[in-house]
Amino acid sequence: VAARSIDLREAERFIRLYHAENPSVGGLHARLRDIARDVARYGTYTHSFEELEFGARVAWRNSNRCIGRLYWRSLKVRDRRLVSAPEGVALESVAHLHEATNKGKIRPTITIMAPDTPALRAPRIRNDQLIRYAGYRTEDGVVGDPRNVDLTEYAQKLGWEGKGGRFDVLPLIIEPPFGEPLLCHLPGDAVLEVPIVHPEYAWFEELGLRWHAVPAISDMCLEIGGICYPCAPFNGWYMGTEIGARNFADTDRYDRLGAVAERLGLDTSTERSLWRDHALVELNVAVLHSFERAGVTITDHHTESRRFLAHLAKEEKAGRVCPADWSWIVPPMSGGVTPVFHRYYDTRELTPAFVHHH
Ligand code: HEM
Ligand code: NRG
Repeated sequence: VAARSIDLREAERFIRLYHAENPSVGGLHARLRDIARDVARYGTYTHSFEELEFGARVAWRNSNRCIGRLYWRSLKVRDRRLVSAPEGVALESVAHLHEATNKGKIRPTITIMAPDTPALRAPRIRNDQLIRYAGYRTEDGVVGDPRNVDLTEYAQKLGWEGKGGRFDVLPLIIEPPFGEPLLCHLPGDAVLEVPIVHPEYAWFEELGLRWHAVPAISDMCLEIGGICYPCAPFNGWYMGTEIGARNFADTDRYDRLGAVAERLGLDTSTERSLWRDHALVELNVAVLHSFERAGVTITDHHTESRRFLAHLAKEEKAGRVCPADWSWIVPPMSGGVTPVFHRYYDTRELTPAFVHHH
């Protein structure tokens, strides 16, 4: 990789934002001067812990696709910028899962590891989330999560042997700037899972569904003031529809609506019985009930929609815009029954931000 300096104007914009929102800090001009000097000398600069924490929280605040932004100030930031070896990334990812899971009382958390510098590219986590279920291609279709077939085959190529089940947790694959990727098995006690049952239908558990407690996105780059942190896994908690209306329902995922409808005895010979919609509701009731029963934090799409609009109002009152992406904010079921459906949003993209690249 060519040694390229970070963009000094991006750094200045971020530092000005940090000082504007934290007026008690002081020393803006001295800080700007030091950063300009460091960038001229080394092509990069180093965030203070306070700048880093603010930057990560604002990146969440600026996530246009996220409905859960009301609590952006409470994000817990684990500063692990000195971690740059793949083994360290693996250990810190496991530690992240323990701290964030908190036995079910989930804590929104981010672990920020080494940034890219002009001298050295940082490692990347290949998995799009720290916890993912394997998908195995077989003669009668995919066993497991079809979304993760490529990741599963890559892990197998690197020597991983899956058990061939529907919910096998994949190993972490960590890619250093050069050399072989590292495979890291996640210890069982780092992966809290919830068996899915229904509050009224005892047969529901025979569907054999389960899901992991913590969604921890691990393939997005955290960009703050021109600096790119590619290895910065973060998590909040689930909204039930992510699991019940997408992961279990999408035809290219676990595709369970037919199975649920059959057990419910619905008329699947005609679309007009709305058997899909009926099955979808029961599936989502089961997800929310199961997480609650297991003592694992989860939210529903009605509550979260109201909270999001409260957040938006609060942001505007603070003199900021709250941009959002309608197509991601509106929940994947009962859209028009939630208040977020009935309006448009500013769509500009602000930084700091989480971005998909590399
Ligand atoms: C996306 C909810 C916490 C950053 C989403 C989505 C939902 C959601 C429902 C859409 C996902 C999809 O359709 O696949 C929540 C809830 C949280 C939470 C309930 C509870 C606290 C966080 C945190 C961060 C974050 C802590 C970062 C620090 C994002 C980003 C996306 C997103 C970047 C877009 C992901 C992508 O482009 O694939 N969130 N979120 N969220 N959230 Fe949140
Ligand atoms: N839909 C994905 C997870 C995407 C992010 N969702 C969150 N993020 N809730 C899935 O695994 O179903 N978060 O940081 O809490």
